[in-house]
Amino acid sequence: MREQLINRAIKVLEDNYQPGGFTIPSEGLYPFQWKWDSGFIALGFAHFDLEKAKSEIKTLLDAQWENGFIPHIVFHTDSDSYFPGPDFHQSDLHPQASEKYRSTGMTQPPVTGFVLERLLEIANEDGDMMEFVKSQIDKVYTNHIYLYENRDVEGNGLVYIYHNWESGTDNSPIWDDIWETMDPPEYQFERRDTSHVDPAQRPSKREYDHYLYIIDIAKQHNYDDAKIAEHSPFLVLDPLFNSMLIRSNEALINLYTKIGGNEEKLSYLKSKQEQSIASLNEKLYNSTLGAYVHFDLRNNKQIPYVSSSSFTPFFAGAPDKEKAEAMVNTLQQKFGGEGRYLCASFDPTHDRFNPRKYWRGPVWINLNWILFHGLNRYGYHDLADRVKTDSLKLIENYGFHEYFDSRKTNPDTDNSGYGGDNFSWSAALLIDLMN
Ligand code: 2M8
Repeated sequence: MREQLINRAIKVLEDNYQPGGFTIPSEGLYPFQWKWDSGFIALGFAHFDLEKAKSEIKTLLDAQWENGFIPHIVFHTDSDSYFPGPDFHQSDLHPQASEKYRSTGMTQPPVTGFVLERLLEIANEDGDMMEFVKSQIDKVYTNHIYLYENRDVEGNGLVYIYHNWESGTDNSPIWDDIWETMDPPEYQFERRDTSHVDPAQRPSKREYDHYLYIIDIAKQHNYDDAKIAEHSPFLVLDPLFNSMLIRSNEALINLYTKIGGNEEKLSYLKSKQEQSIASLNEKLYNSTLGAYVHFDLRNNKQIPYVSSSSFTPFFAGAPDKEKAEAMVNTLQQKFGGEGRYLCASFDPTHDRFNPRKYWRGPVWINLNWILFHGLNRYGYHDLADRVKTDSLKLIENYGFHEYFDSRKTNPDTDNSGYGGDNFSWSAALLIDLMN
């Protein structure tokens, strides 16, 4: 059974691998290279094909801009089978954009640092992989400098996202409060996603109007970070994005220490690390909810909802013992009832929860992977095991889907796997979890 599942996962990754040296998340639905997908995908490849794991990361970092920015989608082809594609995003508006690749002008959670560290671990610290890490690590470091120097508007070590697509959790109910403050025009466009996936499982047309409008504002300012910080109606401190940055910082510190030298880089990273963790605890922790939440910088207030992103600070080592215990209680009480798989992407006890709709409730394997490692880091091994077992069970029952229903149903009669099929990070992270 174990071997069969791993072989199926390997096939998903092999089939999605492209001649350009990168892997698409899912055929038809997502035909390009996505930033955080690539990181997770590399971890899967590393268990059976180190060369592909390396090329995934190398290709992504090859698309880095001159200012250190790494885009969320790299458009390796001019295919118009995805909306919005390169002609809408127009990354070339930014004076330092890559000249080699067209891309978006927004980013995604910074996972590449901890991915490099895990690749080295999977490769048993072998010399070739160390050489690879040495050849790429400064690009990741430059990316962290870009984030801290351009996106930390309060100077406290937390960086903003200006678009819900930067969070990776696209249509989370968390953003509903922000949509209520906006009134974008009605755009005319042809959706492509809903020709691959049941529209009931995807964001609405009106939500897309908001998404496009924020991009238009960023384009009016040629994707200038300072102007975006001034004008974007969406300006948020995301616990997920910041936790990934903190964990990746920690990985860079560990890797540079192994490599030796690099004193200046190490002291920069260490000072940011301390400051970011302190601010995450101060600004994003909500003691009433017993969880980390998002902060709306534009409207200067916390957005008080619990989602799977609320627990990602475990992975970053941010909460103290007291917070960690409160978070575990919240997780168990709201998300962990007997009839549920862990971990729903949004609070199942809230009326905005929707078990079938994308980031409004379903279980996602990448968030589960983050949670599994985070809980283990804090010694909650039983709960971590449950997250792992649930992830494997969902894939075994329903296949390599993009997301899954958190309600336990009968696999013989109910189809609880949603979104895209043969989804790369579900396959890659299953392989990593099983090894
Ligand atoms: C989803 O997002 C894209 C836009 O970036 C989309 O809906 O078209 C999200 O789940 C995101 O987190 C993910 O990286 C991407 C590709 O898998 O799909």
